[in-house]
Amino acid sequence: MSSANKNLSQFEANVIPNGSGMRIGIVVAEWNIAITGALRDAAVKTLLGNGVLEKDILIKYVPGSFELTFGAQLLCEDKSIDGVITLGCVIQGETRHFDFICDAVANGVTTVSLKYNKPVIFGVLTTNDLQQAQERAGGKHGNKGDEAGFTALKMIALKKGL
Ligand code: DLZ
Repeated sequence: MSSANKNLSQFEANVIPNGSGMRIGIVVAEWNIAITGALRDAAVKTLLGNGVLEKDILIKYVPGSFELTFGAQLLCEDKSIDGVITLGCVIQGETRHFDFICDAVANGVTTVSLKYNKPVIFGVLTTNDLQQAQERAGGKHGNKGDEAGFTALKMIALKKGL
């Protein structure tokens, strides 16, 4: 993934917008739930720690990363939602599923984001193996869930500021 060998969770505190008043959806893939659950917990902690109220975080589950796009679309249809975080973990196996799923989700969330004019954050780990995923879900490379949370706050603030 793009953040390989970097810990992108270490954002400067002074550039994180306050999320008070923001309403944010999170779609979590159940495939590799030990990883995606850790991403979810980090994303929620980041949002709560930056002013988003618990009642304003809506979490929905889909079976696998392939379904994240549809989940994001359903949440975007809700006018009260300012932005959506998608969380998944696709591990390279011996099948070509990896390429199909990664391409579909990356294209899908971009399409949904532009269609609804709302930020849809790509918090999907795409790794060679489980260890690489663990390293990015609370291990030595930080937690991609934090990064997704910060990114959602920044993108929603960007839109609200225009
Ligand atoms: C089928 C499949 C495979 C092989 N691998 C993963 C994976 O590593 N991560 C993931 O989130 N989902 C995987 N899936 C499930 C698909 O995302 C999807 O749920 C099914 O193909 C049903 O549409």
